[in-house]
Amino acid sequence: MKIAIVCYPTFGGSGVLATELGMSLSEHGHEVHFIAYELPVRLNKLNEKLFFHKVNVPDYPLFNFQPYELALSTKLVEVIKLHSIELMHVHYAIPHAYAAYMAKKMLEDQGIHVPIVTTLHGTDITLVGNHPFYKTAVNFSINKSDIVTCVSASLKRDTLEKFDINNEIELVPNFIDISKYILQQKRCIVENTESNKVPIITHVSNFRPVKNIKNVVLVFNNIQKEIPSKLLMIGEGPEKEMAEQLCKELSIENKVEFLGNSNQVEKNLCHSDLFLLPSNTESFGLAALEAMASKVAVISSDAGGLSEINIHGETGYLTKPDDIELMSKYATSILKDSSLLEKFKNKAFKMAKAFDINNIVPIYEKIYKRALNKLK
Ligand code: GMT
Repeated sequence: MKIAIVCYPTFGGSGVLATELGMSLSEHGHEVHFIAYELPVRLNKLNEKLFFHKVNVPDYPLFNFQPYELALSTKLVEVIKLHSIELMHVHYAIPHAYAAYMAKKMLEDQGIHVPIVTTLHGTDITLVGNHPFYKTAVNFSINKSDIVTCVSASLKRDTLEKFDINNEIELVPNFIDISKYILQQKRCIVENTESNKVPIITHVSNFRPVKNIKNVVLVFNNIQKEIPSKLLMIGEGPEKEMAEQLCKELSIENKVEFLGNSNQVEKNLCHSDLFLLPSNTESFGLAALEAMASKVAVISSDAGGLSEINIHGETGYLTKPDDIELMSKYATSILKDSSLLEKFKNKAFKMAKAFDINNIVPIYEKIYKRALNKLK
């Protein structure tokens, strides 16, 4: 199959997932064309099955806002015609599903029929998508997609509740490549020779307000009062400065490392014991799944789809996003008991295995076949 994938090229989960999917599809023999405003951060190879096409938006002084959707739909038409692409898979409804629909209509005008598969990822529905300034267009583009998928049961419920959907929404969860994590764990055992190593607590995100970063620091502050430990903060974003400042105010800056963005989180996660994710909303929580695949226990909020992967009392614990005391209590209880910690870690890993790429990519392939048949 020849597939165009539209995604955000950043470190956000939707872009990461779209990139991993495209790379895997190309390994399965499909020809994949990524279309984005920059090379996706996880796209670390290009070959005769894997292409990247940049969407350029010329700066025109008359416009207050440059029309990205226009440039994207034009690019889609151009690339689809040039490479005889059969299907568009757009990740994140805004504005990708909208631009794809315009491209589809322009192509239809030329006798070319290309279906759209839209994957909803989270904030395109739970935060920005249902803003009254966007809602009508987002609703329209979801309904006009040939197949719609979403990443968790919780996101499906949210979509049906917040929008007026007359399309079926299919659940296809996030995934990880478990073999990559198993390999890294083996390397880690060799590296982990320190006998007096303190427990490592990790957080990975794009440091947006929705991630509740302040609570990561406050929970860690409580933990380190009882257990000598270290916090790794991985990622970049608007709340990072606040978090650094808070660490200084709490005099824990020597126990917290801010590592910035990373393309190889598994290298840090494999040394970690506990993962903190107190998000206010989280449709799935790919970062938590990556931690679990690295054999890390998870303490997360119970927001959105997190309870679908983090099983309370088994792979970690769930609390309300702002229940700092309970999160701290759960964290210290696991870290103080090494056999309990080991049990949590193993269960987390076992759970992550169910979300292996080899179980999920074939689901997308079947969806693509159905989308193509729909237009025949
Ligand atoms: O979490 C983010 O801020 C990034 C965001 C995105 O749109 O790239 O991630 C969303 O999609 C991921 C992949 O499907 C999910 O694992 C994340 O849970 C979801 N984020 C939120 O719902 C906040």
